[in-house]
This record gives sequence, C-alpha cells and structure tokens, in this order.
Amino acid sequence: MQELLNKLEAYKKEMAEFPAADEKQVEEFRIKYLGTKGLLKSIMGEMKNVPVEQKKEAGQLLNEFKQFTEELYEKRKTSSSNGEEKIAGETDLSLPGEELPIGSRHPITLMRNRIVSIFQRLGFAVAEGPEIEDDWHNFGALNLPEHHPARDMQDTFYVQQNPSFLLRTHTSNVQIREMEKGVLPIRGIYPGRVYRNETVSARSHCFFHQVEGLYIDENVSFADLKQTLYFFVKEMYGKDVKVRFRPSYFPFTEPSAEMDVSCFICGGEGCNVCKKTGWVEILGCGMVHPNVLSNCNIDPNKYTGFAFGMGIERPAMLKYGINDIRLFSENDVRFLKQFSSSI
Ligand code: 2NM
Repeated sequence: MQELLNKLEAYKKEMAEFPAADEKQVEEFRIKYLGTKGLLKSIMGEMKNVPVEQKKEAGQLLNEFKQFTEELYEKRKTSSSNGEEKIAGETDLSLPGEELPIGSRHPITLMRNRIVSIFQRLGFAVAEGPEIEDDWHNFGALNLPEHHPARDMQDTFYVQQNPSFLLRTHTSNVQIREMEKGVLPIRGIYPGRVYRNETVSARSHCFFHQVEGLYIDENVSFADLKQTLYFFVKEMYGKDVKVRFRPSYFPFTEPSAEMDVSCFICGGEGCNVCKKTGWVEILGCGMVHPNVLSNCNIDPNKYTGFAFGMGIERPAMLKYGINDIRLFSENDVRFLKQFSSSI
C-alpha cells in the first residue's frame, strides 16, 4: 500500500510540473494522463492485482488520485482559454474603445469666444492686460476726474497694502496700454474679468466679464462705429434684429451712446427680459475723448477713434437660460457640463 502511495505522489509531482502554457500542451496533458491509453486508465487497470483485503483502501487512494488529475486538467484548460481570450481582446481592433470623459467649455468662455470671433473677422486683434492695475491706467488716463464716484472705495476694490493699486473696474486699462505703445492704427478687441464692489445676488456679482473694442486711425468717424456695431449685431443676434442708439454719457467718450437691440426673447412684443419695452440694452460706445488720446500721447488733431464695451454675463444668461449669475463662479460640474459648442 505504501508503495502505491509513493507512486501516486510521484505522479502528482510530475503532473504538477507538466508544462501548460498553451492549449496544445494542455491537450498533451489530457492525452498522457486522462486519455484512453493514459496513465489513469493503466493505474485503474492495476486494481485487479490488488489483494482483496486491500481493495477498499486502494480504491479510495485511486479515486482521490483520479479527482486530483481531473481537477488539475480542468484548471489548466480554463486558465489557458482565458489567456487566449485576453490575447484576442488585445488584438481585436473591431472592439469599441474605452469611453473617455470629455470636458466642456465654460458658458462665459463660449459667449466671449462668440463675441471676439465676430470682431476678429473684421480684423480686430485680441489683447489682454493686468487685472491688478494702477490708478492711472484704470481711471486717470480715461478722463475720470479726481473725485468721480467710480473711484470711491464704495465701488472699487483697492489693494490694502498699497492703495495706489486696485482691481480693474473695466478692461479699458488694456486699451490705454495699447495706445501708450504708440503704434497706430489700432484695431483691437479686449476680453477679460473686471471687479466692482457690489453686493452679490442672483443678478449682480463683485466680479464679471467684459469685452471692449477700440479702433483708432485717421478719419475714423461715428459712421464707422455704427457700421461696425451693426455688423456685430447681425452676426450675433440674426439678420432680423432691429438696432437703436440712445445718447449717453461716459467720461472717456464724446459723443457717447448706448445701443439697444429689439428684444430677441419676445421679438419686441414685450416680456420680462425687455421689461415690456421691446428693447434690450447690449453695449455702450462712443468716440474716444480727445483728452484720452492726449493722455496716451496720440495727437487728437490727427487721429480719431471709436470704442465700445459690453458685458458677457447677461447675454450668456439669456442665451443659455441661466437665472442666477452666481452659477458662473460656483464651478458645480453638473452646471458646467451642460454647455457645448464648436468654439
Ligand atoms: C464702454 C463704453 C464706451 C471705452 C473707451 C475706451 C478708451 F480707452 F478708448 F477710452 N475704452 N473703452 C468704452 C467706451 C467702454 O463700455 C461700456
């Protein structure tokens, strides 16, 4: 009996070491140990030579050996066929790829790009400038007198450690810096973030975004201003939108105007957005004040120019149906992922 036990243990060791790297080797294993002329059959055949009184014990040993062999075979068969599946998966180019999450642009970015690209097509060059600015580039050069209310601590964020610096209240500081460079003509579009000390609510925020524009050359007229803005409105709001200019006042332009478009929500019938007037104000504009040109060492007798400015938040809220300005700066992914565009 001990002899049989030793023999079976030796076979077990041999089987455990039998190579099973691929299906062919697993099949060789099956033929050698489990086949009709295999090892198991021949050992089972030897049962007839075992003395009667040992048959029971030997039968148990052989049964256990048979089970061991069959289990080993099953294990090798499944692991080698798993291996085959894996190899096939790696090389099957017809399988769909793994889905990657795609980001989306911020609605303010989308609206800014829409606005900017219309002016780019007219030959306006994009420029940006600092958000922390000195008093001269934000106020002084723009013809704002010393005690203008916009300079008040109430309206403007000043840098605590050095109150001669502030957070810009408009992107006009970029125009001033462009004009100071002294390279003329200038035809530029200036998007960016601006800051005003306002109570944050659903309708207003202490920072928001603007696009301003500037065109300076010899013989630039108010007619050029109107044609440029007409083109912009048609591209932005469609061919059927009506436009009107209202006289206005800004310290940095003379004359100054505000431009309205016929309400693109109700078509002029009267709704909440246009407050039942049929018109929506979209931008301020005017001819650059001679003092502003002089402040930037540009001769106002030789050169004239027009400038305009508009907010981004309001048109973005109207276009995308957003009812709270604070959503723009909360960075809630559930909000942000809803916007898509080709630009
Ligand atoms: C506006 C409205 C009207 C403006 C003027 C200038 C500069 F620097 F040329 F004088 N920059 N931006 C301007 C004019 C801005 O925003 C409502």
